[in-house]
Amino acid sequence: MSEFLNRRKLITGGLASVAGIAGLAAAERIADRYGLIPPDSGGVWGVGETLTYAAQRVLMSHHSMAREFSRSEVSKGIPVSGLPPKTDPYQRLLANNFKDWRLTVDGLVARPATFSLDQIKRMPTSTQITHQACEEGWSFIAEWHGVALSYVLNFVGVSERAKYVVFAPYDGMWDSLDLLDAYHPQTLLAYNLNGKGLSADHGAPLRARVARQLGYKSVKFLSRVTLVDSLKNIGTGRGSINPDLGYSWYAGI
Ligand SMILES: Nc1nc2c(c(=O)[nH]1)N[C@H]1C(S)=C(S)[C@@H](COP(=O)(O)O)O[C@H]1N2
Ligand SMILES: [Mo]
Repeated sequence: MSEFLNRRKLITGGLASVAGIAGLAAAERIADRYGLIPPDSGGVWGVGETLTYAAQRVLMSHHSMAREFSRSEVSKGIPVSGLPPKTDPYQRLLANNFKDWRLTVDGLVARPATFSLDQIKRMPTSTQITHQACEEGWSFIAEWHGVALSYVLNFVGVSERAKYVVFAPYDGMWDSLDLLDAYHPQTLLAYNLNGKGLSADHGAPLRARVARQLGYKSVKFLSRVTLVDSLKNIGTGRGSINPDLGYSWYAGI
């Protein structure tokens, strides 16, 4: 039996006992549905990543929410990690106030679409005051405003086969989420920060905001959102550029 099969057995076995559901077959279905085997599970550290991910996935229910704060708790200064691309096409779009910018939503969806910023702003809005922590050790509380990613996903109609949402930005710092986090009510496509349109530094014109994971999952300068059933053929196949840089794909906090 391969290492993968052993690990899979461990996860589905754990699911069956923790969730108290009827047997391995049901657990297998859940593991499959929510992709409990993370894409960066290969290699020496893979087993650890897999267990952390699976444990959090099982212990945190679908509805577990990141803490929200009051306006008086909003941080004074907001650090920046990852400056905007200095090159075209980003600079060209920025110079024109993002009038020509479009978000493409494609992949395993019924109705692939492109949206202007105005179209996105006309969608139902969602606001949160949450804490964003960077893996480098700093953090801040800020108010984010945008549209729930779930709204956009429902708008385009996600295929039964889809398992991940891939965020492609203009600077190559791509990342992805499983559908559990993608549909989470605190996962936004944000265009305002502390009541103002996003500055280029903070990811204009649109960024992901993923309240339950470390800052690097909140991808800035978005260009495209793609639904896929596997991450194997993207980049080095580990679901994000971050595992290549030494950080895990799943960054739950
Ligand atoms: N496209 C893109 N998104 C990104 C980054 C980046 O370099 N490029 N940096 C990430 C990291 S490491 C963090 S901590 C947050 C920081 O968000 P901020 O610069 O708005 O504080 O953005 C994340 N999103
Ligand atoms: Mo970060």
